[in-house]
Amino acid sequence: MEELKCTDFGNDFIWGVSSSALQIEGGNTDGKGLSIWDEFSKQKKAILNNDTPEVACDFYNRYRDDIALVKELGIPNFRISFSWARIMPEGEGNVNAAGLAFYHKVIDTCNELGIVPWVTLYHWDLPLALEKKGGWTNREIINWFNNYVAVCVNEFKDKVKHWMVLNEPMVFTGAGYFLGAHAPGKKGLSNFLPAMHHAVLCQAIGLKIIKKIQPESIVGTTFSCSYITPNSTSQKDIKAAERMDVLLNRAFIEPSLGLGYPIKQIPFLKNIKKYFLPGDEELMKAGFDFIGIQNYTREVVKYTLCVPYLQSKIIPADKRKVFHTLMDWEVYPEAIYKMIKQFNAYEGVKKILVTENGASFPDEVLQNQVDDKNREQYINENLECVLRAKREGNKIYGYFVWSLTDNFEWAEGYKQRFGLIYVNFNSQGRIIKNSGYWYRDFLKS
Ligand code: GCO
Repeated sequence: MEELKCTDFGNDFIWGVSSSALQIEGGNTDGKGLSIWDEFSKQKKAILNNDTPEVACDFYNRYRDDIALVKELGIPNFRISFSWARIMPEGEGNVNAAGLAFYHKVIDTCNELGIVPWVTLYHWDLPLALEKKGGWTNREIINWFNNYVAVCVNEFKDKVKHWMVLNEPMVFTGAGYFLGAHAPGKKGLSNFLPAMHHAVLCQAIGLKIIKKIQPESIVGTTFSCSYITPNSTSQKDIKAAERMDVLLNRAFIEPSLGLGYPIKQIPFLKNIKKYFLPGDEELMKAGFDFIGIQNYTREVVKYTLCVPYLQSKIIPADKRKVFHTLMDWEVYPEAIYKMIKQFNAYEGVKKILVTENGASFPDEVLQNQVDDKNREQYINENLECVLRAKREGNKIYGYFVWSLTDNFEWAEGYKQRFGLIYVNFNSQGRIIKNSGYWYRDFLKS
């Protein structure tokens, strides 16, 4: 491995580590409302091993110690998210003072320790009360979200400067409202298309509200992305890969840049127009200070008739017999380089930050240590690619590891461990993994 130094990236490069409320907090107490994930995890087999986010990493009680670990690792930026239902238990109306008080304590702890908090306003944990009214499929979500964002920004504008509006809208609408694999478990185009359109509107409107209340804020939003390659040189596979790329990598950013939905390339999206009101085309446009891209892998795609609408499918990494993580995501560091370049090519993108990148491997605790060389190598190789992109002049300004601690990995429950810090979910003990020490030493370099 080439010996990377953090100074290679320049002195103003932003280094951080990421997390999200539902995945770490637990603490369904002190007036917090339930979220769609609390409900979804009650359904048999919805989540691997019937795990639930009820306790997670108990960050609700252990936030001081965990933020102290961020400090111990010398990580200057910590990405968290706010739980909407903790702040507004019904999603609208009443504001829960205890919920706000919790986030004040978290943010004050960060600020006291000299760690910059970066807050995502929506990381998938919709208040259950709103889902009962249709959730993301109901256009009312625009008002609900507006009010929630305004409450948060008014409350924290003196302490938080960096905001992200949504986390990975493609995943929460695709997995949650099309495939039914994530909460709330809805399926089909008639759920997906309105959810998608309303998420696109909320991502733009959220930005505008934040800027109005806090003009000096730095506002982004985050997009999942995977580098897509065709399985063969056949025209059918090439076209299938293009459609997958459009859906996974372009469908949410392009409307925000004023380019509209990529309907030409994936015609089934045209029905999204059914959910348009006059003026929406304008409303979808954003103008973020930065975009967060979250990349873990590449996908190899082939043509198939069996997948409705898209006629393309992803060939799992284990089938391709390539080195992969426990999530069955191919280890392919070049993907992050390709994605930075792909997003960099949009004129409207001002700055790119990698707001998530990391890997789940089957970690083993031996004598109170976790020697996770594969994770260390994964991060190292990904960083080499980020550095190459930077040296070539791409607008890349920061990198956040996913994740601080092992946590509740959505439908995968607690099996998948992405942390720089190992969590024993029985005792809630923490062990800094060797990858965590590696990141600390790298940040010192
Ligand atoms: C996402 C989410 C994270 C995940 C991570 C690993 O990108 O899917 O933001 O919450 O835990 O990506 O899958």
